[in-house]
Amino acid sequence: MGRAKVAVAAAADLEVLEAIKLAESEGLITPVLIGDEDVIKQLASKIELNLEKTNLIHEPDPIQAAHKAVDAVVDGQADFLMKGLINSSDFLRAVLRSERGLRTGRLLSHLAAFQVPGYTRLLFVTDGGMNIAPDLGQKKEILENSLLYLKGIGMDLVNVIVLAANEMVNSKMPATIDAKALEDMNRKGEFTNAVVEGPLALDGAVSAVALKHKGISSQINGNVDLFLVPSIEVGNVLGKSLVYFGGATMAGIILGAQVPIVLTSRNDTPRSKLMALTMAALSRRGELS
Ligand code: COD
Repeated sequence: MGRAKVAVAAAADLEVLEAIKLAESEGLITPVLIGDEDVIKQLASKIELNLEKTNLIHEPDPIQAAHKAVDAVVDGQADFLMKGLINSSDFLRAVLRSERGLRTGRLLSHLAAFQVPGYTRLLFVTDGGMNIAPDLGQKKEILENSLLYLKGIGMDLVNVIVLAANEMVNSKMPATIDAKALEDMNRKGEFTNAVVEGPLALDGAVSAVALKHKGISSQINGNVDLFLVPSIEVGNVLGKSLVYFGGATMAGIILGAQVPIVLTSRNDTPRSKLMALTMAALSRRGELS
C-alpha cells in the first residue's frame, strides 16, 4: 500500500506520539506533526521517537493546529488527518469549514471498530462520534458510509442491527420506528452487501440463546457485525462500556470526507490509536480496489 502521509493536529501528546512511532515502525505512515514544537520534541525524546526527518509545523494553539492540519491535506502535503490533543468538536469544525475544508457533499460520520474478548467477530459501531441525533435520512447516510467502507476492506456481507431498547415498534420510541424503516429500505434493495434487522435490543444482536428465549427469529442470529445506534450518546456509551467493562480495543475514524480522518478519544491507548491509523490506511486500499 505504501506509506500514507498523516497530518496530526495538536500532536503534543505522549499517547499520540507513541501511536505515531508504532505506525511508522509498521511502515504504515509518515507523519506531519502540527503543534507546540518544544513540547513535541520533549515528548518525542522521552519515547525515543526520531524526528530528524519529520516535517514539524510549530502551532501551539490547538484550534489553529487543526486548521493547519486541514490545510496540509487540502494542499496535498498529507493523505489523511489525525486528531491529537484537541476537543473533538473544535477539530471537526476545522474539517467542516466551508472554505478549503474536507467536505464532499456527503454526510460525514464516525465508524468505530472493537475487538471484544469473547466475541468471535470484529464489532463495528456507528455513529458514536460525530452526528448527535441523526434523523432517518441521516441514519441512512451513516449506514451507507459504513457499508462502503466495510465493502472496501473486504466484507462482502455485513450483518447490521439497528439498535433499540426492544423489538416492538413503539410510537413513543422513535428509534424503533426508524429501525423498522431502515429494515424495510434494505428489503427494497436500497443498501448493498448487508442484512439489516431492527428494531432489536443488544442481547438478541449478539446471542442466539437470547433470541431463542425471547422467541424472535433473526437471520443474523446473534452474529452482528455493525450496530447502527440511535444517538451519539448510545454509541459513545456502548463503545466506552466495551472498552472499560469488557476489555475491548477500540479504533475509530470519520468517513465521508475527502480523506479518512482518525478521530480517537484523548484517553485511548497508543495501541488503540495505532488501530485507528490502520483503519484509515485500509480505507485507502478500499478506494484503490
Ligand atoms: N456531515 C457533513 N456536514 C456537516 C455535518 C456532517 N456530519 N455536521 C455539520 N455539517 C455541516 C452543516 O451542514 C453546516 O453546513 C455546517 O457543517 C455547520 O453545521 P452545524 O451548525 O450543525 O455545526 P456545528 O459546528 O454546530 O456542529 C458540528 C459538529 C461536528 C462539531 C457537532 O455535530 C459535534 O460537536 N458533534 C459531536 C462531536 C463529539 O463531541 N464527539 C465526541 C466523541 S469523540
